[in-house]
Amino acid sequence: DKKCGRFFPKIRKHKMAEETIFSKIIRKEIPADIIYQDDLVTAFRDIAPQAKTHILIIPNKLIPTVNDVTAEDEAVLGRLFITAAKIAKLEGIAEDGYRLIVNCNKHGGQEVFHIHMHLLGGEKLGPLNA
Ligand code: D5M
Repeated sequence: DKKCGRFFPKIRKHKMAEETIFSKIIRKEIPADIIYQDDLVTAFRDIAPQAKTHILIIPNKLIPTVNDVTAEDEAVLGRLFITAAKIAKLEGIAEDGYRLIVNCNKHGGQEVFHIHMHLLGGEKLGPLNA
């Protein structure tokens, strides 16, 4: 991959996936308000909430962006949605509704390169692209 990247930078497919702060949260090496964890996913409260309820649901396995998703990840990606539904009920926001967002790269505004699903709710949210 290194060689390929040197000679054909435009077609280099894989950046080396580097761990982020989220891996440390999963392993409980740094504090976080973890509200759910199982064999595939971890959910915790966002440190800078953009709504009354703002929770991040992430795969325990490091997948940097949606662009890196493969067929092998089907189970874990399904679990993200199942967990979102579970947490929405636990938080009491399922009926009123909520929003799930996954940002990818620069244009999507992704800052942490470990896939995360934002669960936002607890109040009426503004326009999607604000
Ligand atoms: O969203 C990255 C999100 O991650 C952003 O809403 C802040 C949140 N964040 C960053 N560090 C932490 C820690 N340590 N705990 C909880 N939440 C955190 P993005 O979609 O990449 O812009």
